Amino acid sequence: ARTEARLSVEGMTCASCSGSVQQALEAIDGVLDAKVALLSHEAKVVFDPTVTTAAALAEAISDIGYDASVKS
Ligand code: 9UX
Repeated sequence: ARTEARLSVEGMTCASCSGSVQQALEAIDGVLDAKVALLSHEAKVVFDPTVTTAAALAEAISDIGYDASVKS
């Protein structure tokens, strides 16, 4: 199964920040694709909902120091 989540990510101020967020997302089991947009403070993540959840994605971003919430 696959679904997509859009997350708001606050606190990214340079391209290394968005790179770190992208890497953290891609390291999560069940994540199939992650795109992180620095300027729009947003992450689009395609994931398998039988393996992980949108809330867990936001949690993983918070764990590395950025403020994340699920938009949809
Ligand atoms: Mo860039 Mo982000 O120098 O925490 S890596 S601001």
